[in-house]
Amino acid sequence: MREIKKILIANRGEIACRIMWTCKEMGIKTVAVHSEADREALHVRFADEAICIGPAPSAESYLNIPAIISAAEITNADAVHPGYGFLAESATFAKICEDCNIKFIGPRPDVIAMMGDKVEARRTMTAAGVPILPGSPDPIDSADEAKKLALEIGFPLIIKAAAGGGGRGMRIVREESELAGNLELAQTEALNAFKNGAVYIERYIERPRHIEIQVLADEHGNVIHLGERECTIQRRHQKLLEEAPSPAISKELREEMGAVAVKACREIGYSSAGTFEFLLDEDDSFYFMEMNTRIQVEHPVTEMVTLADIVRNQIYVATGINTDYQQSDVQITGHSIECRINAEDPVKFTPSPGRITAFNIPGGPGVRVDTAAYPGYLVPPYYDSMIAKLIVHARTRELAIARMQRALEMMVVEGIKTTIPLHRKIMADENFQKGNFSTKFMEEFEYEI
Ligand code: MV4
Repeated sequence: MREIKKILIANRGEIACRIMWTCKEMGIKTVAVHSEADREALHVRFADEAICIGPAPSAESYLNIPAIISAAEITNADAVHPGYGFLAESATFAKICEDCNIKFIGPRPDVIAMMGDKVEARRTMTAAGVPILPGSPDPIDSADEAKKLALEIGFPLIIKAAAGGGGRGMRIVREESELAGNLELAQTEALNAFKNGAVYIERYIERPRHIEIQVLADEHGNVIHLGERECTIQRRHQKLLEEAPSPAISKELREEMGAVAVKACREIGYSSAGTFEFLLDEDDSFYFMEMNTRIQVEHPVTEMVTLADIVRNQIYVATGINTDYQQSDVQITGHSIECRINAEDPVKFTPSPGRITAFNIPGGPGVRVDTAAYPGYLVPPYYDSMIAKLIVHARTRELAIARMQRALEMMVVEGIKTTIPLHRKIMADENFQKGNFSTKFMEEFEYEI
């Protein structure tokens, strides 16, 4: 057992505040780190201590490992919570924390590194009995090799970067004549974007749903899943809204996907919270895509339907306790939806930083708002544009949509453009309301604002 009395939160914005909520409820002291642009940020105001770690650009502050480690040492923090983004999936950072005797709140560095390599993740998951799409067992080196595999897999297929994830550096190939050219382009793009040109190929599913399973695992082999999240509605690989449970998943399919994820966690010695991303085909077959080794933006919908506090569980696991997690303790109740409110033009999706002149957070039953914004807050241009997550919970999906509609109506953000009007259009859409959508939803969605 390692007692955790003080946590340094190596993040900013809503997730830094969210982590702080739980620390305060657990009687754990908090240390905020911030850039020069974030002096007026809410995570700085509510932390017990705050340390400036560098100038506005992330590369010099929130990604500055020596500055963050120094801040943890100066403040005597027992542990670091990385949140999502920034250093959350850096095996290097996790290892340095470990070497400095600061507990990294997340899985082991070798597990983070393994899942960061998508080719290795596919191999590991196959060995653990997780279904994957037919594709290459190793990175593709030549056009000849690609052609041979393509004949086995068939078209369309997709080329993905081994170091990628989240949709960056993917190319769809619909016929043989496009294969060699796209392979070359994908390799070059991957090399430029990730300093690693390795790519692999997979059969391409045309109209999938994106379903993810939340898992919790401790360091003693206790593993449970908290059901799925429906993450299909996205634009350019940025999720717009998420829900739990998925309107496309039966109790049987949930149990099947959950059991697969739990078994895989046991086999790889996973610990902490984690997420298995799957593609779900129209015939209910599901295939592993990636594993995220961090807490995710959309974790609140799972918290709403399970009553679990995922951050609290990450902290318990990090202390080394035997949690005695039992799957039978997990019950899914009602329905939850999260809308990501971004400081963006709702049609062009261009960033809209600036001063928030008026701000109203909706309340009432079944409404949760995760945000670090406040009236008068200046949204800086340097970071992610998400300024709030509006989350609702109700007994049924239909009631949750109605609740989201009234909450969106009462959520006021003036002075900057936001995606609130887009969410109102989606909530009113017949296909959305029927649960009838695929990853192509936004491409096919016509709206005027
Ligand atoms: C796919 C796919 C279809 N078939 N892989 C996008 C994010 C990245 N993690 C992988 N992605 C996809 N991989 C195969 N074999 C379709 C997508 C995809 C997608 C996936 C989830 C959510 C939205 C998406 C939008 C376009 C493409």
